[in-house]
Amino acid sequence: MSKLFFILLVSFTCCFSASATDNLALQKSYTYSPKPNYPLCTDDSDSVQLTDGKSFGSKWTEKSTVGWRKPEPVVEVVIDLGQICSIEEVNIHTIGGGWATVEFPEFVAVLLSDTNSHFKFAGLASGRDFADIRSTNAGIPGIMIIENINASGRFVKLVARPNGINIFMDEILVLGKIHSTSQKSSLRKTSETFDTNEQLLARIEAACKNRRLYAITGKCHLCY
Ligand SMILES: [Ca+2]
Repeated sequence: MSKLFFILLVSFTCCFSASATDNLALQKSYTYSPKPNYPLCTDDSDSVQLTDGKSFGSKWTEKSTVGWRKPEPVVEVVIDLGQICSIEEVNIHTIGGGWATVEFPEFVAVLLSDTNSHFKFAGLASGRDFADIRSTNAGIPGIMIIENINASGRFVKLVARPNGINIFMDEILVLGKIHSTSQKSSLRKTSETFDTNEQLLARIEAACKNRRLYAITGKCHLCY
């Protein structure tokens, strides 16, 4: 096995080193708003590439990436898991580092719903974890992780706000199990319900002013 191949294998394994739970989002349908529009990566397959089980580093020059330029004020993705599930963790494969003005998202919030309305806040990862990651010659792939969600839902909404003008991602994993009634009592009851993204953003911004991004926060890992 060549050294390069070994490094690539380790890197790939790192990016998909999820827990023993299943990726409930795999091959599931999703909607987004606004529509992806970054010229170099936008194609007809954007509607399936976020849950196809493949990540190639979220580079904005690759057709396998889904990218937005100047999404105002946020990118929203809603994944339909097909049935109510117990959700532990959400991973978003993205890219940043400052090269070509591409930065990691300012934050990604996760909300859950059984009915695709009245979404409850479930957690948030902040791009601040990547603030020291700077590059002068290429984008740096990273994973934003919202963990310890311990809540149930069928529809998983991601609300991502850009830090700058672009957002790129190429895979979203929702880790957990298909819901069972025996688990119901042990699941955390999520707190606040947000009917609009404006309500959510106002709540997050208020929390930021108090130097507390949100009561529940995730973390970020580099892929390579
Ligand atoms: Ca993908």
